[in-house]
This record gives sequence, structure tokens and C-alpha cells, in this order.
Amino acid sequence: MSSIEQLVQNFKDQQLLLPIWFEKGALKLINQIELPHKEEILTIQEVDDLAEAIRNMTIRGSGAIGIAGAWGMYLAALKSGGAREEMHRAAKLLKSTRPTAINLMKTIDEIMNSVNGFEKLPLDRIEAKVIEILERQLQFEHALGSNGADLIEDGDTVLTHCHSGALAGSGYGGRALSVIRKAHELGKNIRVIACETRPYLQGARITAYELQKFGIPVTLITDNMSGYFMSQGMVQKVVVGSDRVAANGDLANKIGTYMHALAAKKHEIPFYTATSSHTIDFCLQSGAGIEVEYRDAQEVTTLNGKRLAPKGVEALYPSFDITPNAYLSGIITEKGVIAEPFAINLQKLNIQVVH
Ligand code: RUB
Repeated sequence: MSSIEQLVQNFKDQQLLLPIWFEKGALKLINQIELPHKEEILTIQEVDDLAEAIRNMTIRGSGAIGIAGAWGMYLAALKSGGAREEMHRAAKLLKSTRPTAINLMKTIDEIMNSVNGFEKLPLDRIEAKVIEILERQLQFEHALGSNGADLIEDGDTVLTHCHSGALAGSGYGGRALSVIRKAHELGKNIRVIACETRPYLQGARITAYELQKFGIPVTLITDNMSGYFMSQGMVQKVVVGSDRVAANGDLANKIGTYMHALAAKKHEIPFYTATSSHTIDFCLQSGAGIEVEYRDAQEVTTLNGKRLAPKGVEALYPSFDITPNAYLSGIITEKGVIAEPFAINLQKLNIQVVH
């Protein structure tokens, strides 16, 4: 068994909910577009098809697309024998698929940096790097999950937005759901309020699906109900993931996150982002520098392919928003929970800047 096959076997033995893996010379992906009604596994043989799968959100979530980037580079190396030109083409193509989540860019840069100076890029080095990245991300999920679980009290109802779970990460619980899963595994009696996350409905389709699988009580609400439930004392904590965190703690996360942060502040409810040190972009001083991806506005004017709005009505679909650091109670990472002042305390994390 090759070391890559061993890694995949090891992950499967841990009963992880893997979003993507390598099997018999090809990539296997859970088709997240079809969840929860169909658990379809797709086979991908070409880097270009993987790029399209990231772009069209067959695989999504910042951690998972970072991992997909690593697997894409491995596939490119395998197919081209490590030809420098093809590796550069694959890196550029994969990085161009989605602009906001930084893990994708960082992971690909890390792989390319590990083979700097080689004429023909050595497959064994790329393989070792991919294994390191995947194992590290899984360790992050367990560590940040444990750090965050300490903040959750018995009896808490935790509100989350979008899907920051196993299928958005490396299979344990991603970021926000790692915190929730660890708290549940510690025997804390908790409930989750999942916001449906219009227009793509990641919360209704995937967060609710995963929490049900993990046996964690979940109640689904539409996004515009969060303020009401907070005002009624029905939410004790808010925990969300992040697609990118600036050096001052401002964060980009799924559209709607900012609105929950405002309501949480008003009602003095702690609002946390669960993330990994890898998601912090020290090159950006504040969230103003984060590129917010705009997606097809047809997703706003239609639902399940059926038109909601009159023909000709204009719509907008920014896929993410920026929550300023002033609304954050803490940043949960694998290295601990970072408190204010975020710009200073994030610097102390001693994280290597990869760019
Ligand atoms: C996913 C999304 C998730 C983040 C954060 O966006 O915004 O909330 O990825 O979760 P999309 P995590 O579905 O558009 O990819 O930090 O776990 O990635």
C-alpha cells in the first residue's frame, strides 16, 4: 500500500465524513449539490474537472476546498510526472476557482514552495506534503474543537450559520461543528440552531444533515429569525467558521454572518468564529482588503429552479460578508482562543506566513 493509500485508509478507519479522497488513481468526491437527498460519490480524473467541481460548489467550504487544492496538485503531479509547466498551470487554475477562502491559495502555494528549485517536481515530495497538509488539518479540527468546547456550557443552545462542518473540512467537524461535536462528546447537553443560509441553503441541506448524523439535536430556522430567537433568550452562543480572517480579526464568512453578529452584540450573546491559524491572512490588515465573491444572482430570483421574482427583476448575490472584529468575543483556533485586542494577540500566535 502506498503512503497515500495508507493515509486514506487511516482516515476511513477513523469514521470520518470525508468530502474528498483518493482511490484507485482518481479522486472521489461527495456531491454536495445533491445533499441531503442523495449521497452521491463522483469520480474525478482530471484537474480541470476538479476546478469545475470547486467552482460549481460540488465541493465547498473553506477547509474542504483547501484540501481539494492539495489533492488537485497531487493529481496533476501524478498525471504529468511532476512536469513544472503542468504543475504551474494546475496551481493557477485551481487558485482561480474561488477568491475568498484563503486555505485554497495557501495550500497550493505551500505545495509549490516545497518543490522550489527542482527542474522536474519530485512526486515523493509532493506526496509527503499532501499527507502533511491533510493530517495537519485533521489535527487542527480536534484541537480547535476541544479549545472551543470549553466555552460551551451544559444546556447551551448554539446558533450557527452556513455549514462549517466535516464536509467543509477534513471529515471530523470542520471548524464550528468541531466545537459543537467536541462539546457533545464531552457529554454537554447542547442544542444547535442552524440557519438555513439562503440562497444556497448550506445550513438546511448540509449542517442539518451532519448534525443529525452525529446525533446532536438541531433546530432549523430561516436566517431572518435569528434576532427574534436571541431576543427571546433562546440562544446562548453563536459559533461560525470563516473563509478568511484578516490580521486584525475582521472575518469573511457566508453572507448573513454579519447580521447575526449585530444581533448577538445587541443581546450580549458571545459570538465566536472557529477557525484554524491557516485561515488567518496576515497580508491583509483589515477585512476591507478581502475579496468578496459574487455568485450568479439567479440563485436569488429562483428556488430549486423555480422563478420567485418577476422576470427582469435585478438581484445581487455576494457570497460572503465581512464581520468587523468589534463584534467578536474570541477567535477559536487550534492554538487556543484568541481574545481582544485581536491585532496584537493574533500576531503572538507565531504563525508562519505563507505567501
Ligand atoms: C462556506 C462558508 C462556510 C465557511 C466557513 O461557503 O461560508 O461558513 O466555509 O466554514 P461556501 P469553515 O459554501 O460558499 O463554500 O471555516 O469550516 O470553512
